Amino acid sequence: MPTTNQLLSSVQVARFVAHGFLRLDDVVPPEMNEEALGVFAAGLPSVPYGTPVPEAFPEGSFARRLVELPAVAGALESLVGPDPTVDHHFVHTRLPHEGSAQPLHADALIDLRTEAFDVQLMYYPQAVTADMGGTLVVPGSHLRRTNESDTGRYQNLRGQTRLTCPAGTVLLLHHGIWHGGRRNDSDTVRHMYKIRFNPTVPQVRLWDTADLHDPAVREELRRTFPWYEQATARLEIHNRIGLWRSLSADPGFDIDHWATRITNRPAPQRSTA
Ligand SMILES: O=C(O)CCC(=O)C(=O)O
Repeated sequence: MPTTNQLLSSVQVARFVAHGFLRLDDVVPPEMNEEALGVFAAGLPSVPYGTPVPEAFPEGSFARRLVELPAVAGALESLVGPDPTVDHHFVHTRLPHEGSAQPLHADALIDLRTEAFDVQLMYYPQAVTADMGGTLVVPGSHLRRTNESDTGRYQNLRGQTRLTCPAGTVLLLHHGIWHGGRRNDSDTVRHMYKIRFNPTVPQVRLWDTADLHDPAVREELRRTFPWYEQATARLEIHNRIGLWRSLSADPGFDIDHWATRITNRPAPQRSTA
């Protein structure tokens, strides 16, 4: 994918590390949103796992134009790097008055990576209203390990967000985020096009790092969410410290010395006698 000058800032990437997603409202132009519905109705060609973007989405195709929109390309490059491969893509459709919601889940059965992550793009070509069953997302859930659909045991977490958005909105999500399509109680078919990207380079300082030492980075990383338990919330921040150390290539980064304390293992002193 081409290099773009719309890279994310450090504060935006820190917000992604804390929330597990980034929301880009209204970034796809109306003519593409209209075109999308026809493209989805015609069906998308299947893409084998691991296909480079230019092969998966030929020049001029709808998906290629979508991922090359400057705001989308810049955010993707900042999070997953240049030249990612496509894991899979799919149009998720929620029918009018369908009567049931999708249980909360993450899209990976189990994924033990701590330093690398896939990015899932969700694109909404229509305005999504409250009764259309917008995607439910649990902010700050992406580093909490449960296994895929077992997450469905949890219902109605405090602070969960049920997406309503203008047409042309794109979400970029960490692969571990807890999410689910809600029940569509409207008269309108609701579409969401998802593409999962795999990184092909180490995810280290891929964004515009000019503000790397801005105090707002730390403020983003120490944020808690209403559903967190009091003690386990600290573990979430601890997990983020680990991810930020790796993303920013700063092995000494810390918040309130939490990671420093638990890695302090002094070596035996050599005798000088
Ligand atoms: O329909 C939606 O909004 C979400 C669907 C989804 O992400 C999934 O099936 O994994």
